[in-house]
Amino acid sequence: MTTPIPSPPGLPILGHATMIDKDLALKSFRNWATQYGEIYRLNILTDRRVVVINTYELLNEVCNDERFYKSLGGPLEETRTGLLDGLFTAYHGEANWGPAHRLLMPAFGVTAVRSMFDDMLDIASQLVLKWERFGQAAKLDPAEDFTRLTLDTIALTSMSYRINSFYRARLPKSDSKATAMLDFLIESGLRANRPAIVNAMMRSSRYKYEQDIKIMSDLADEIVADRKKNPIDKPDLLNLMLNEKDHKTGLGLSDENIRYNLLTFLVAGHETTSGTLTFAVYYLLKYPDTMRKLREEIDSVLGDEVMQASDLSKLPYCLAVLREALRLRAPASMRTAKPFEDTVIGGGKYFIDKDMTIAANIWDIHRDPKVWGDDAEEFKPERMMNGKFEALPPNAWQPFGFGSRACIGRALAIQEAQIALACVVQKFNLSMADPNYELQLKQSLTLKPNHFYIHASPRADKA
Ligand code: MNH
Repeated sequence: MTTPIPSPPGLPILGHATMIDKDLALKSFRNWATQYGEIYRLNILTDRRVVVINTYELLNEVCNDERFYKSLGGPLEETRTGLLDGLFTAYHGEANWGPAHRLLMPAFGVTAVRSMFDDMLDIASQLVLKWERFGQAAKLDPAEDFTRLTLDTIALTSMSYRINSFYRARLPKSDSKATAMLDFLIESGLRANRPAIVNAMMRSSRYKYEQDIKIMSDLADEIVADRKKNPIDKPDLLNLMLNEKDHKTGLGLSDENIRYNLLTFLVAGHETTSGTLTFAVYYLLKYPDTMRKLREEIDSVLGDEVMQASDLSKLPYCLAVLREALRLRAPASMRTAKPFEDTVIGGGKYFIDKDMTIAANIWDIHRDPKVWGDDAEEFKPERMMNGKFEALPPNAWQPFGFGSRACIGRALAIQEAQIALACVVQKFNLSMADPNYELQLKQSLTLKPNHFYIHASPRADKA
């Protein structure tokens, strides 16, 4: 016998859509988890039935490519308007996903990513230079500067294109390309919880949304056209997509699909990584002991020298800091899947029909005391090193998703974040602009810190 899945009281037709917090959807999902426990059901508008799972045990069962496949939850479905069948927003089984996935996988592997080291260091040095020039009195916005860093890094490593964000004034106002992308992500999230008819009636937001998509696609097309006119030797992702064939089908990628994948890299590859870096800095400042340990490690490995690719494997604490930040503040805090067939999860307890969406609440799952203990809420990089990370139960640490649709950019993101964090800690004493600041969150497609400012003073003990 199965057990009915509890559901909060909702409205007819709109269901629970209007009850979801507009600035921070996660807040509503967490509140319901506190109220209803390991699982609950929502109706988001008439046609979307969602089952939210909140424990490690249920997630581990759903991490099974034979029983479940990635489905596009509301915000992702909206994002698809701009990214179409790029890797991230392709439907399960959609024709262009396989060739692009197989063709690109090696280029995102650890060895290939190592060859991006110099480009990544180039951009990290721009951030360091900026903070040095601003000096200790300046109130810095790490989320914004890390967004410059990640946007520039993904554009340079994937398509050898310099966005040069560090040479532009404040991102949100004056940079139309970055703003278009950001606004597009925010609007995608909002659209997901509005009935189609309301979306259609909101003409000025729809116009802006379409404009943003156009600015983004024009940028991608410009870059592809330029590359065709001025070919280069570098084996970057764009060259691969233009020149390689999928070994299984013998197919290359169409210009259109290349456009959507370039946009996908820009969109999927920047907010997530900048969020991770900002959260890591926040925690290091909240937990001074962790900052001290990290600095000891970085000083002993780098000293006063410029970082080298061979240093990457000598910074286990730095890696652990990032992993722990990704546990407590996974930038992609929700993921959605569907069962191939009607099925039952939770050891025979909960019936899920094949048209229901399962949403994994990674926020709560990453705090499941059965895996992480009673101090799950605390920032402890020690959990993520010295063999402990490898000894975690399968699928317990899920910031990058799982299975065939897991994040392709994982090695790239981790290496990029390690370089940036190591360079910053090597060069600066960091402090919070407001010592009493408590983490506030803001959500577009991903989760980011809000109103978090720091000071960075060049270290007196360093030349
Ligand atoms: Mn990334 C898929 C998180 C950095 C490109 N990414 C995913 C998924 C998660 C994720 C979670 C799976 C989503 C789902 O199941 O619906 N990604 C991250 C995080 C970081 C990140 C937390 C940084 C930290 N991602 C990057 C970077 C790139 C990238 C950098 C650069 C290109 N991610 C992708 C792509 C996919 C993806 C592409 C889709 C892969 C596929 O489905 O084939």
